[in-house]
Amino acid sequence: MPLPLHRHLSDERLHPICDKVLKGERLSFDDGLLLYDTPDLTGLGAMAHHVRLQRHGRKAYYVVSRRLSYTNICYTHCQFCAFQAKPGDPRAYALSAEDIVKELEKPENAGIRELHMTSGHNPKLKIDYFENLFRTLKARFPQLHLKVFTMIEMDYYARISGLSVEEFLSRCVAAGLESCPGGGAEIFDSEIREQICVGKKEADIWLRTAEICHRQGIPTNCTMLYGHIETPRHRVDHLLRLRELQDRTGGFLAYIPLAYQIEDNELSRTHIIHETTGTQDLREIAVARLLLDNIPHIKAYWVMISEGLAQIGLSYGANDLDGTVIEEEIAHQAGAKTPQGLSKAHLERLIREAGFDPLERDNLYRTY
Ligand code: V47
Repeated sequence: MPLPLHRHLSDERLHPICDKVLKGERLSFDDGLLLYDTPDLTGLGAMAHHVRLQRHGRKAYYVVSRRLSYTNICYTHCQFCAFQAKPGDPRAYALSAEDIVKELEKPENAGIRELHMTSGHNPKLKIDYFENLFRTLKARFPQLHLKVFTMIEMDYYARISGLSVEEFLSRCVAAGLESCPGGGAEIFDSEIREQICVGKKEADIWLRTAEICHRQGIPTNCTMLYGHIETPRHRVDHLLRLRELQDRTGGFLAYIPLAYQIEDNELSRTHIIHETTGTQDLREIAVARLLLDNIPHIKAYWVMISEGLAQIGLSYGANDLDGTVIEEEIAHQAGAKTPQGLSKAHLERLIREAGFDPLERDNLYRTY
């Protein structure tokens, strides 16, 4: 007699994986490949939903969050990025601490809990800039949680400040930094990395910097950029490298699959790449929930996959819709058609209509 979860599977090859899922056993590299290969999306989703319900019940989190990039000037050359500008480009900018305070003082930014800042690699900004920025922000907005730097940015800004990552991080934390976003990971495989982000630091730098953050008590998120020239093998490799680091540090709070946005960037001009589809996006969420058994939160990032699909993602393993995400630049400059921010009421409605209980959180998943 098949167990209830097995009845949801139309692909018999998934049965041994389902046995493991029910016993809480870890999935292997080959299991990961099968999860990408199976045409049985709903069976895959049922297994991921089972794990999600065990872990989080019907809770679905969100944060009132504002995106802000202090500079778009970037000396690194990521072919998938539409946000970067080289010095001299009329679009290039770098904001002072005062510019950022003025922006955040605008009435539409009242009530923001999280300031999520990632930017370009701008050699003019060194540790003094960040210390002053974080101190100024914390003095003016003590409730604001500062979530800043991809791991690659942290490594870059430490180097150009003449500091080790450990020293740079300690000084930023003393000034007010509280956690770090998960961007910049792209795909860890070196051959793919060479084709999509020439000159960007290698995967080991991303992983080593995350490990330093975790060891110094700073939680971070993690991501994977999918839907370009990578294959399932590269994705499974990427996810298992994240899982391996998490086994050692426990410092990742959330994983976010990032759907490649194809407009206005070199990668899509030089390769035939189609926009990711709904089934691809749901599969990424479900595979992550099943393979990343040690990362508590999986986000369905509505900005990149649409509000409707993010709602369904809550039944495919996701337990977090990220947030209100006011003023997002990176995805929108690369063609994302989603709105520039959602209200709290709208997010809560999306969550309730999908059959879940909305919970407003801060960066550390403390609820209000
Ligand atoms: O670092 C750049 C990626 C990241 C494109 O930690 C692109 O809570 C898709 O990191 N298409 C920024 N992705 C976004 C990010 C993020 C998003 C949501 C939540 C969190 C979190 C982090 O987006 C970049 C880069 O890896 N990116 N260009 C593009 N065309």
